[in-house]
Amino acid sequence: MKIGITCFPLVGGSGILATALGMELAARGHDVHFFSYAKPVRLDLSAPRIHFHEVAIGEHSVFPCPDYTLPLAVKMAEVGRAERLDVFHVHYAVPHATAAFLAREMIEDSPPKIVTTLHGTDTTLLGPNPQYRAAIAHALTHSDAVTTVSESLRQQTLATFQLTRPIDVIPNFFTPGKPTRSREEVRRELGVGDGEFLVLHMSNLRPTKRIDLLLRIIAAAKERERIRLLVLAGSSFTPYEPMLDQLGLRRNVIVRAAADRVEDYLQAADAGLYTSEVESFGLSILETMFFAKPVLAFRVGGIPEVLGDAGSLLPFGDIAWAAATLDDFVASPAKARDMGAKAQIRARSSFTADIAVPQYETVYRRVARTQSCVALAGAS
Ligand code: GMT
Repeated sequence: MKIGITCFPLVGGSGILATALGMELAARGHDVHFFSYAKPVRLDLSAPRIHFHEVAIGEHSVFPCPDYTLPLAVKMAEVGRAERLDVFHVHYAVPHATAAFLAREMIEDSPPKIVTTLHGTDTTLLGPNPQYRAAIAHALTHSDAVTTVSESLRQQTLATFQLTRPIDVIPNFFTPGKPTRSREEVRRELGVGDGEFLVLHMSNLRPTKRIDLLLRIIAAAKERERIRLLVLAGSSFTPYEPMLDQLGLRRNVIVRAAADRVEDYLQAADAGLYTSEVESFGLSILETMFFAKPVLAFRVGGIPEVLGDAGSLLPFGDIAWAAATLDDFVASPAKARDMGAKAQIRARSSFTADIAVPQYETVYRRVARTQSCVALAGAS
């Protein structure tokens, strides 16, 4: 098939998932066209059947503000028409599904079908916002298929937008790459001693990631002298710097910019700690599980679907319990390793490309066979 994928290009779960999906689809013989304002970080442009269409953000002097949605729609329409794409698979309803809807309107003859994958914030952050709510509902109603990355997000989406339309749940997947350096080399570079326990946290540090709780847990651990926290940060850590002094954590915390290849750090870590208050899936948690590291996270959103009973799921915000669990990991490395091994088994048995990609292909084939939802609505 010929598939257009529209995603955000930055280090962030949705873009990473969309990129991995596109690469897998191309490896399976599909022609894949990416649309974004920059090359997605993990996209390999040298791979066969991969195409990238960069969209310049509209900054025309007649407009008071820059605009992305219309230039994106125009580019998707141009390529969709010229390449006779079968499907636009857009990651995020706004602005991507809205752009796909406009592009479809611009293509008179057999326009591509629209598959919209929701990753979370359309529903959890923007859905309740009256400035976006109607646009998201419109995009979802006019998609030929909608998928969510967890059952929890599916239910929340149906409730938030009061939808009755079907939504497919296709959980995320991850394919671990080979680390480029040894565990010892990475730990040496980070300044982590042999007897120290390295806890990893990877996120964009947005307020919902609750970095305050992350730091308080480390501060509350009895074993804190032996614990180092590595934060792979997708944005500036500066707002949290004062907390390091307040909590006496300067020596414990190491901050590095989020890498597009996380394998080196995952291999070097001893556990993962995730403190989000909202999380539709938690791709970083899955990445940590693939490297056989025990994960401690709060029981919110789709996290229980990812972690199951292969990690420590705690009531949201329970700092004392989380610190005690971490202490337990440090004091009983064999127990921690067992939990990590269990997490890896779960990741490998439920969240691989071989499981997820055929589910997306089934959705593409299903929508390609049907009349577009707009045509159906017109006929009724
Ligand atoms: O806030 C983030 O974590 C980034 C965001 C994104 O759009 O990249 O992540 C969302 O999509 C990921 C991939 O499906 C999920 O693993 C994350 O749970 C989800 N974030 C939230 O729901 C807050």
